[in-house]
Amino acid sequence: MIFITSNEGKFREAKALAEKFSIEIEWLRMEYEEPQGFELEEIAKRSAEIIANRIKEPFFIEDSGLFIEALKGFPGPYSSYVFKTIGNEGILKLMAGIENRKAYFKAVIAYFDGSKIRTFDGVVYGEIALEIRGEKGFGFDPIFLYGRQTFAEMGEEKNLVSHRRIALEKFFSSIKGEF
Ligand code: ITT
Repeated sequence: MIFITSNEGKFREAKALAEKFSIEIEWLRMEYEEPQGFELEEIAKRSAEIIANRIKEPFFIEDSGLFIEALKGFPGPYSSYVFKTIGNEGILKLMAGIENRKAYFKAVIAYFDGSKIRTFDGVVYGEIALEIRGEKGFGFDPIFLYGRQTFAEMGEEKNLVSHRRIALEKFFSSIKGEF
């Protein structure tokens, strides 16, 4: 089965978990246009519908984002653009002086099984750190505190608890019988 994503970090995490389920996944490194929307579910589903017009074999995509409570859910569905522009330092600047650091990561997988699309989601709660910490992982990992460590300090342990892990586990358990 194919995982379509331009993000190597996402693929690495999915591949490691897929192996535990004896599912083989292949990376199709491709950037695709994401329709604008307010909900990750809607964006993931509509993106998969568009791709399914071209790719006929089973594939999945995953749309994820960081939602910061004090910023009313920003950057949320705009996480990719915000990461590429202001990045972790920009988020820390926006959060300067703000006491409520609560945030969550959410991932939505949209899976095309050759005829229809199904979605699976996962959420992990944490806080925005006061500074950039850790070198592992990718994206917002160095500023996302899970307990006392950031995801970028946790390394492999992140993959036991992350939003992606939860969504992938639901997904892999649901399709296991189909392969
Ligand atoms: P694709 O759409 O090609 O899959 P992308 O990086 O553009 O790749 P998204 O549109 O889903 O992915 O954007 C998600 C953003 O949130 C992106 O900037 C990621 O770096 C970040 N992100 C998602 N999951 C993350 C995680 O587990 N740790 C850190 N950052 C994460």
